[in-house]
Amino acid sequence: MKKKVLIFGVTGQDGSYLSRLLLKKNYIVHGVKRRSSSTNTERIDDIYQEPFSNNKNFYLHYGDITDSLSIYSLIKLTRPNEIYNLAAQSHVAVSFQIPIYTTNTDALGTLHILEAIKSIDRKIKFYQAGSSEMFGKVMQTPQTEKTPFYPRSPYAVSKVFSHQITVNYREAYNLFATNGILFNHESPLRGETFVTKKIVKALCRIKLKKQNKLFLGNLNSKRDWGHAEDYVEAMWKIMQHKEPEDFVICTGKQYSIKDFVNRTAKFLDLKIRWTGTGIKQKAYLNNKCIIECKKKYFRPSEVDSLLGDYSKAKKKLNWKPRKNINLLIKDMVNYELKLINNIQI
Ligand code: NAP
Ligand code: F7E
Repeated sequence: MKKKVLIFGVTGQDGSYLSRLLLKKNYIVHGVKRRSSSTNTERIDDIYQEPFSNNKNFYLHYGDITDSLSIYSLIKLTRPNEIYNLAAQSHVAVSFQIPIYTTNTDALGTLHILEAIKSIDRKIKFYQAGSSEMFGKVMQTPQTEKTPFYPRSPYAVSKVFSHQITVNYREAYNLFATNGILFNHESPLRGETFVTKKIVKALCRIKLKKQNKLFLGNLNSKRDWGHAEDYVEAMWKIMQHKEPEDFVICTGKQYSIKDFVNRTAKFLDLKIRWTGTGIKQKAYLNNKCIIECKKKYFRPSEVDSLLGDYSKAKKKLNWKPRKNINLLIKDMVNYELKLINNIQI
């Protein structure tokens, strides 16, 4: 019999990649989308929507993880073997603007799902989308499963709650409840306001003379960036492991935001020149300023440096990242150029 999966957050970047992976693995995929006044299914339209597809193994349901009864009903209706909780208000900067909404979704939402699993069927496996943001003001480098958390935003504090409540339900009720602690992962399907997508999109448009300038915030913070396609495979492997455990998923390589700009510019053959320091940094192309920093893109408390160690995932799951930062940039740039002008490099 085919395995059934229920994905909360199916319309997001990871939801889209995970759905494709699980359909390939012959699962029946049930995805949960929330009601929106405009279309929010662009990332999965080709999987389910007529006339693009008439996929008999993919089903969409309305739901919201802040609505505990709707979660309970959905799990009862679909009776999945595995549940992936990818649903979240996932933007760190926005979490400072809407902290209570973020907490309701990113912290309590997880508990609603765990409670429903506990009362419906304790054999349902559960994956929680944890984040390297939980390490925040890092207590050690590189970060492993044993590194203490020091969250620096309402988003990260909520994710720490979800991580700990998942561990607690595993220990208290013997659930197969797991946490992925995923470092930043990007792709052509990344949300428009995350820094990699913002940089790639703007530099492609500048290259094609469709945009003059890009405004960014802190160029000095460092991230360990991987490719979403690799990371959803890790999620699935975490759920197939014999024991429910927590895993750090990352590349073990770190770059600053400025490095990411420089690599993207190089790939596009844009010869940029930097001046200034801190918020006064500017980048020029042919003596025209194309990048400036704006205070509004800085955060009240920043996470300066993240770098992970995926040794445990390598040893126990036989997982390692396939795509490095250059392949990630290539993938993102080519997607963008194709969208804008049907060009590829
Ligand atoms: P994303 O693109 O922002 O997707 C988030 C998904 O959650 C979207 O489908 C969104 O729906 C849905 N959602 C938001 N609030 C909801 C609610 N109240 N009820 C139901 N669904 C809701 O995020 P992502 O990059 O795919 O990340 C997936 C998960 O991994 C998130 O939990 C994120 O916090 C976590 N994470 C991400 C990264 C990363 O670097 N990408 C790293 C570590 C952890 P709409 O489409 O309608 O907005
Ligand atoms: O910022 C700096 C910003 O918003 C990265 C989410 O998926 O990964 C993501 O969170 C860095 C920060 O990602 C701009 O200050 C500079 O230092 O792309 P980001 P994030 O905050 O690391 C983690 C693992 C998650 O779990 C989250 O869900 O870039 N930065 N200038 C900027 N960031 C943004 N967004 N926009 C700028 O203009």
